[in-house]
Amino acid sequence: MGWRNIFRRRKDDEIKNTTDTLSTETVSTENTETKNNFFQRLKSGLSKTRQGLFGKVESLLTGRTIDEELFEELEDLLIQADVGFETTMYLIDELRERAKRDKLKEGIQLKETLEQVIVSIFSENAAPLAIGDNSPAVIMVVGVNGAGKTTTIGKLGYRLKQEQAKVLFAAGDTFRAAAIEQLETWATRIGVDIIAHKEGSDPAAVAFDAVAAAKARKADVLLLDTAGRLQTKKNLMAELGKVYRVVSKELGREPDEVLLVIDATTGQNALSQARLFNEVVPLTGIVLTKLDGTAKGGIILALSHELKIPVKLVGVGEQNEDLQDFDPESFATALFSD
Ligand SMILES: Nc1nc2c(ncn2[C@@H]2O[C@H](COP(=O)(O)OP(=O)(O)O)[C@@H](O)[C@H]2O)c(=O)[nH]1
Ligand SMILES: [Mg+2]
Repeated sequence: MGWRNIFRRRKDDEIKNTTDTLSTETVSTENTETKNNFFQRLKSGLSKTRQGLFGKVESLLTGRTIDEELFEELEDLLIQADVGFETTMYLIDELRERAKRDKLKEGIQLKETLEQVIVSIFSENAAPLAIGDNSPAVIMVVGVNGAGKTTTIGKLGYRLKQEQAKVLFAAGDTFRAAAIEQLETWATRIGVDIIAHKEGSDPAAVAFDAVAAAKARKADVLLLDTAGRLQTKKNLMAELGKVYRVVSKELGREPDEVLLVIDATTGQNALSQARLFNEVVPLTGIVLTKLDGTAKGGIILALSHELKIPVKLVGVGEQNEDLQDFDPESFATALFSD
């Protein structure tokens, strides 16, 4: 939650300078309400996955005794929910060990154990967004077409703006005029500046100008959009590498974040997308979008366990508030709660 406090401090200072009447009580109630609201949104965004996978887990485990057959049936459910082979094996092994260690007998006791193992998978590589340390913080957003890159930039920009950060957008998807316009629409709607060139221009030149502008205008965060590309198209991937190098050179250090946006409905292909992108640009985090549109949200487990790249944000709907920080505990709770 570091960056939140940093940008908010500014607002707090402003408030302190004008009035001293703000009671801490009001603030904390407000925070709790916001938290509850976020959790409800997360829960409803995950309702398909919860019903599809974790609801089934519960009915499978209820009234059963723990035995080999039960582990096998559980294994099938996890595979069906897109948890992936390797991660499913890991989960089942962990469950077996813990069941033995804790002398568990009843199937339903495995539910809590499963939740604990899932939290530990998520927590292993968990890291918040690296913004607030460097100014400007530069966030490059990459991924295949339609994954949700531009929408993510819009929503994140909106949130950062709410936190009093000075945000700059860069329309690095110069491939189609519509892509530039889409980001411009977001910029106008939420009131942030944008650096954009003509359709068809060099995306590395946009990136260069954007970094220079972010420094000159003392922006807190620069969000750089990129063209969607198939991870199999070699020359487009090479272009992405060039953008990364240009940003690093002009910035004098590497970008603070290179976020890969993945559509949760993609299934197991998400893993190969992540591996191939990671060969071209060093990914620092994953944004998993459209979790509300799939019953197979288990992919998030495979991504966390097999890639060791932290999931940093999740998209659970199309509203501004539906891009959330990924929090292992609340995510696992939202998956398992009724
Ligand atoms: N339901 C849902 N739709 C989303 C989410 N994120 C993005 N979308 C939609 O996915 C579509 C493609 O998004 P866009 O940002 O243009 O993808 P890009 O090509 O990667 O920039 C748009 O219609 C978005 O509204 C999400 O978390 N949930
Ligand atoms: Mg786009």
